[in-house]
Amino acid sequence: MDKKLLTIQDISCFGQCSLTVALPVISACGIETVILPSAVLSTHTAGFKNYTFRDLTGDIPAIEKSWIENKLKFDAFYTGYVCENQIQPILNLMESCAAEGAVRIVDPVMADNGKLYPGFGSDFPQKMCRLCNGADYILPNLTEAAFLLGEECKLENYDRKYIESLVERLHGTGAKNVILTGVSFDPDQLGSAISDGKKIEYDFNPRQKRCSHGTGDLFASVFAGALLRGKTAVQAAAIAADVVCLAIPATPDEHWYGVCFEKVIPDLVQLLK
Ligand code: PXL
Repeated sequence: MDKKLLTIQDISCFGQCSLTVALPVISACGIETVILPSAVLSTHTAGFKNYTFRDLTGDIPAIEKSWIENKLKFDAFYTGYVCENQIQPILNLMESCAAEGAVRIVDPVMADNGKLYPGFGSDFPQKMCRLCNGADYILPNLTEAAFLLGEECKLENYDRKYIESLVERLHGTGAKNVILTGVSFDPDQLGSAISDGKKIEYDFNPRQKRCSHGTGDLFASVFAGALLRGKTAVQAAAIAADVVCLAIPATPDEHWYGVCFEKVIPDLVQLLK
C-alpha cells in the first residue's frame, strides 16, 4: 500500500510557507499528503501587517474522533508551525492515528535569526520540546536549537565543537535523529549537520546571495517527502538543500515573502529518481 503522510501546520493563505508549500511539494514527491491546519492566517507573520489568525486547536479532537471512526491511519506525521496549546492534542492524535511503525518528523518552527516569531510566548520552546520527545527526526535551525535547550543562540563565530555539542544535547530532548540547519564554518558555505545519535555528517552547499522566507518549510517538506520515498536522512537532507538552492535564484527579488518553489518541482522530481 502507498504511504500516507499527515502534515500539521498552518495555512497562511498568502505567503508561500507551511501548508501551501508542504502539500504541493510532498505530493510532487509521490506521497499521499493529508493535511490538518493548525491555524488559518491571512498571510504569514514575517513582514506583513494586520494579519488575521484563527487558531484551530478546538477542532483537533473532533477531527481525531472522525479519523478514528473511519479507521484512518498514517505512516508518517510531519509537524511544522503549530499553536501554543496544540502540543498535547497533536501528541494524542499521533498516538491514535498511527499506522504500525509510523515515523514522526518534527520541524520545531518557532524562531529564526535569534528571535521567536510574533505571537509565541517565551515558554513555547519548552512546550515544543514535548513534541521533539519521541520524534524520529527533528529539524531545528540554529536559533530553534538554542531555544529548545533554553540557551541564548550563537549565530556566528562558533566552531564544530559548539555545533556538535548542540546536536548531542538536542538528542537529550528524546529525538532519535537531529538535522540541524543553517550551519556554516566557512562564509561561502551553508548546510546542515545530520546526526543519528552515533555519528554526525555534514552537507554543505554554496551560500546563496540572499536569505528568503519559507526556505525552512521547503527544506522540511522535501526532506519528509524524500524520506518517505526511501532515501536516508543524509540523502534526504542533501536533496532538500539542493532544491532550496535551486529555488532561491529562481525567485525574483520583489518576491520577498517566499520562494518560488513551483519553478523547481521538475528538478525535485528528477532528484528523487
Ligand atoms: O515559515 C515559517 C512560518 C510558518 N507559518 C507562519 C509564519 C512563519 C514564519 O514567519 O509566520 C504563520
